[in-house]
Amino acid sequence: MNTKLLIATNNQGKVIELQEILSNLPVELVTPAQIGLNLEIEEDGHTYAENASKKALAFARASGLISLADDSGLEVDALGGAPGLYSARYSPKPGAKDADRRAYLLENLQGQARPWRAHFHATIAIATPQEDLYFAEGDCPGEIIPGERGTGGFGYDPIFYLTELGKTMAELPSKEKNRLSHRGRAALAARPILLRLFEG
Ligand code: ITT
Repeated sequence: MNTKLLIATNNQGKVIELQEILSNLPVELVTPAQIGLNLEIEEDGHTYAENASKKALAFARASGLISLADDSGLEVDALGGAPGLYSARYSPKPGAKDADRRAYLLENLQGQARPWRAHFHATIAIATPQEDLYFAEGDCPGEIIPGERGTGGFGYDPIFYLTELGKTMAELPSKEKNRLSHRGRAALAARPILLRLFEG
C-alpha cells in the first residue's frame, strides 16, 4: 500500500508547519515540489471547506496520492470577520506580499477601539485518489496589535497576539506555535482520519 501523503499547498510557510505537525505519523510526507507538481487552484469557494476540498481533490487527482490541503484565514471582529477567506489576497497592491497585507489590515483598523479581537481558522481537507473526502477544523483566538513583533511563522503572525501568553505567533518557537495554532489543532483532529486511511 502507498504510504505517501501529499501536502497539497503552494504556501511554503504551511509546508514547513505541516511537515513538523504530521512528522510523527506512519506516513511518508511529500511536497508538490518533490514530485514535480505545479498546480494553481482558483480559490473561488464560499467556505473554507469548499476551497480546501477543491485543493485536496485537484492534488489527489493529479498525483494519485492521498492529499491533505489546508484552507485558512484570519477573522478580525472589528472588520466583520475580514479578511477571512480572502486572507491570502487581502491588499489592493498588485504583487502584494505578507508585509503589505499586514500593513493594509492595520490601516483598516485605524480608529477602531482596541483590543482588536481576532481568531485564525483552518479547515483541513483530505482527499483520496478515489475522491473520498474528509475534514477537520481548528481555531486559535487572539488579538491584532498595531506593531510587528517576532520573526517566526508567516503571514499575519507578527501582528497576531496571544493574549494569555503575552507573545505574538511570530515570537513563538515553531513547536509552540504548532501546539496552539488553528493548523495544529485541525491536524490533531485529522490524525485519526489519517491513521485509519493509512493503517486500515
Ligand atoms: P495554498 O492555498 O496553496 O495552501 P494560500 O496561502 O493561498 O496557500 P489560503 O488560501 O488558505 O492559502 O490562505 C491562507 C492565508 O491566511 C495565508 O496566506 C495567510 O495570509 C493567512 N494565514 C493562514 N494561516 C496563518 C498562520 O498560521 N499564520 C499567519 N497567517 C496565516
